[in-house]
Amino acid sequence: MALLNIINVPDPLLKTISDPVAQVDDELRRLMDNMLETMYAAPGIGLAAIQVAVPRRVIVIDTEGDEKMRKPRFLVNPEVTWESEEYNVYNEGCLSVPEHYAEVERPASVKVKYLDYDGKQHEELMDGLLATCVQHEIDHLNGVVFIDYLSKLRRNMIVKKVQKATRDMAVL
Ligand code: GNR
Ligand code: NI
Repeated sequence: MALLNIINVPDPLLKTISDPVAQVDDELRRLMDNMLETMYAAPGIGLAAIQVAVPRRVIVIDTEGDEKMRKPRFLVNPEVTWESEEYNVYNEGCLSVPEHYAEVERPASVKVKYLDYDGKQHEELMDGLLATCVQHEIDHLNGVVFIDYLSKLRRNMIVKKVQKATRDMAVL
């Protein structure tokens, strides 16, 4: 396995709409394995392929947050088929927007259709942190980052800070 480089805002790749996966094969499984390792190392609770510069509709999620109780999930071509009328607010972060957090409102529960690690189809009701996370990841597949829900002023401020921090990093 290998650690992949996570790109940060304002990389234009984060605005691209990712392509559907035609088939779940060994090459895709290798990508998913590397994404999972990268997510755990970051550490994060979710990762979309576009965050490692691969424009394909693949996400990995593990909301357990406990190294001994890992529950990795692999979702290929995920689609929301139902969302609750009830909304939740969560203080979200993103590995592509390091060290910045903001409250985002999303449906409290969603039904998601997807293919798993073996290419088998599922439809699953998700709620709590998992529902927030899966919607955050599906947004990435559509070129949307959580700061896009904030005011232009706040978003521009965050992007400038991340850009500077990323530059300072590269210099060291
Ligand atoms: O690690 C992450 N934590 C998180 C917290 C609240 C809502 C969403 C997330 S996902 C984020 C990892 C990430 O950037 N995934 O795209
Ligand atoms: Ni993110």
